[in-house]
Amino acid sequence: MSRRHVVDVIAGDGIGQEVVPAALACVDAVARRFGFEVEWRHRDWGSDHYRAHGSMMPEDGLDQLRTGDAIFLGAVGDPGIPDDVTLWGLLIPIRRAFQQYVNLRPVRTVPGREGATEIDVLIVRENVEGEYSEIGGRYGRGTPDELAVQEAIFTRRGIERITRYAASLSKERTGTLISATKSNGIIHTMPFWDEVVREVADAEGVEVDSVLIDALAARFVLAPGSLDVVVASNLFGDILSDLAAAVAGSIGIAPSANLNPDRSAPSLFEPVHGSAPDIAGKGLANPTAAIWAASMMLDHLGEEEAAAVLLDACFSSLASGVSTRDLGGTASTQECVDDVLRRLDE
Ligand code: GGG
Repeated sequence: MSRRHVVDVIAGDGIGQEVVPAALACVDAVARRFGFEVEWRHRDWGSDHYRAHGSMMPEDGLDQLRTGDAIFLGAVGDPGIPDDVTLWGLLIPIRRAFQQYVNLRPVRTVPGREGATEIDVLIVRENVEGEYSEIGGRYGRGTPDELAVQEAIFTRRGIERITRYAASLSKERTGTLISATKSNGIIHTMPFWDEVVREVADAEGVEVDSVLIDALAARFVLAPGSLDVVVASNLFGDILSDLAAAVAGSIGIAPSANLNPDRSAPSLFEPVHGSAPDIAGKGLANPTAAIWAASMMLDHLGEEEAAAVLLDACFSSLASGVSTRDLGGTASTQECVDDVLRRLDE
């Protein structure tokens, strides 16, 4: 009997509707070649669902997703709906309910770009706590004394497990780990983060360097080749991964895996980029990040060979000069996908 994987697909908003079908077509092609099946369960969740029903996903959405092997998401975000509604109504509840505490974001210079800055970094973002918190509030609205309070939650368990994950990756690579901090300005959570990161790194036999986030951001721009594995809190990891992708050439090439390392619930795979309403529906979206995210999903599902072949086809297509506008090319989303599919059929 052939291997079969059940994947829930949430194309979501904007260019999610373009890059997701692109990536699924590529997965279907490698699945045929490597003799496994993927059952796609399409979910029409996102901002249109919100407009129609008042919620980004159905009430039992998480229960529906729990029965699958993985989740593939495009993008969330709509100019007509507040960003906190779209993010907290779909993506963040999934990350939290399924304990996807690792957000692994590889950023690498892709082939085919003459003179591009060399970068090959793994950003390991803590994905379920930290600065993304619902605790806080707005007070005295509309008065001169109006104020907002936003709490950040850092737990020993949360810092230990994300550092352990980053350390294990670091051991497979150069054995050096950088930790993003801001312990000079944020005087409770960040010194705690630094202490626990160091304890875990020492126990794991990995050298760790805690670097202030401002200096680290500059280093991403000025000396990206000096970086390897970077562990960061939820907010810092999010910012650094967009920055790293920009250094590599485009946010359109950065994939992301929201992992439940214990495999007690499905993991979620998505491009780092958002819904990009300015280019949505024009065939301009770069499908690289979504295809790469699909390759990470296949790897997670145990289809390592298919994952490698898919990423290779995507990179060799870019190397041959087929790329979208953001990378300096002239190809449409569909032309990029057709070229990858042709390579997968060879
Ligand atoms: N493809 C992912 C996406 O749409 N992300 C939108 C976003 O705002 N993400 C913020 C985050 O990952 O924390």
